[in-house]
Amino acid sequence: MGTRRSFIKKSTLLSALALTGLPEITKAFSKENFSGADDVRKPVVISTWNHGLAANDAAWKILSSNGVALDAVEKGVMVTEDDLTNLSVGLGGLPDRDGNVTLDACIMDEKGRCGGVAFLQRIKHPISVARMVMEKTPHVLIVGSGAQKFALDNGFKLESKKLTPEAEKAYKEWLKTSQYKPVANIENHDTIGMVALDAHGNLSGSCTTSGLAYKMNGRVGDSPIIGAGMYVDNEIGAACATGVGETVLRICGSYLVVELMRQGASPADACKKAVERLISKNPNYKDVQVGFLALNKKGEHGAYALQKGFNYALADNTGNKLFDADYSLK
Ligand code: SD4
Repeated sequence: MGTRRSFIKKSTLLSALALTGLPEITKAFSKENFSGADDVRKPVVISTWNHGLAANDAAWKILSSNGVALDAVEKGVMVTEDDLTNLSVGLGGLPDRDGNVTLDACIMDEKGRCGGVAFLQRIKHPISVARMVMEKTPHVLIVGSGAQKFALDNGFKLESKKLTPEAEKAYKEWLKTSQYKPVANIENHDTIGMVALDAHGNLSGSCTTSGLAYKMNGRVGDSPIIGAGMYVDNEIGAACATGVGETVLRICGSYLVVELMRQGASPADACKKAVERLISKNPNYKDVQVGFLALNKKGEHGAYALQKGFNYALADNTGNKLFDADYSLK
């Protein structure tokens, strides 16, 4: 009711503001910030970092042809997992301090079903193994050799354990000093988290990573942990995280973002409040980067990071674009 009229009112206001050359006000009323109760923007997909653009393209193919969000978020991040030049997702990722690439991923759908794998080695698509954990087992999380065996038993192929030339070069360089200090925005910036709202109004999310470069062998971050790296509540919204996982684990970051939206926060405010919580619980916050992304049931999105430099990609029926997230440490 009133949808068309309020849309026309908003469009007229936007055009008028644009014409008057008031960029700040125009921005405040921009589509991303729209929160009209009658505006549900769907389908829509958002994902972390530059590589989100290619992942969104694959997700959008599914979403724009009336497909379901669960398929979109799986197929979307598989593009990033396939990209061997990516140093933080999939088998092209930087290794742990002992030279092993170990992968973490999780997925969640609109029914609250979820699955994850952690410390998985030599399997190309951890996100699809995570989906299989969700769909074929009574469990949520399977790790290490058990996860690998589960994958092989279910038709996945065992890939080479050799590092890509680029990862090997970086690892050899790191071995010269073997110093481990998670650096914001440099060696740890490529996890892909994706959340989508499909044409049927359902939400799903996915997250996949090779984790922090040169981590201790056996270390698992936030990315495969439901509620930390990613979370979906189909009544409210969905969120995902990127950055130094330990800081996100300490505050159940993605769950917190969804709960803040439940209490009425916009996606952007929820992400901002989660970063503020993270700052209050992590004394080392100045040395790390973390970014949150959120999408609510109305298709509104938001993002917020600890430091400058976090960007994300959004695809909807107007196109697929990159946005810079606002951040705390200015
Ligand atoms: C981790 N959260 O393993 C991941 C790393 C990451 O962007 O997000 N990088 O802690």
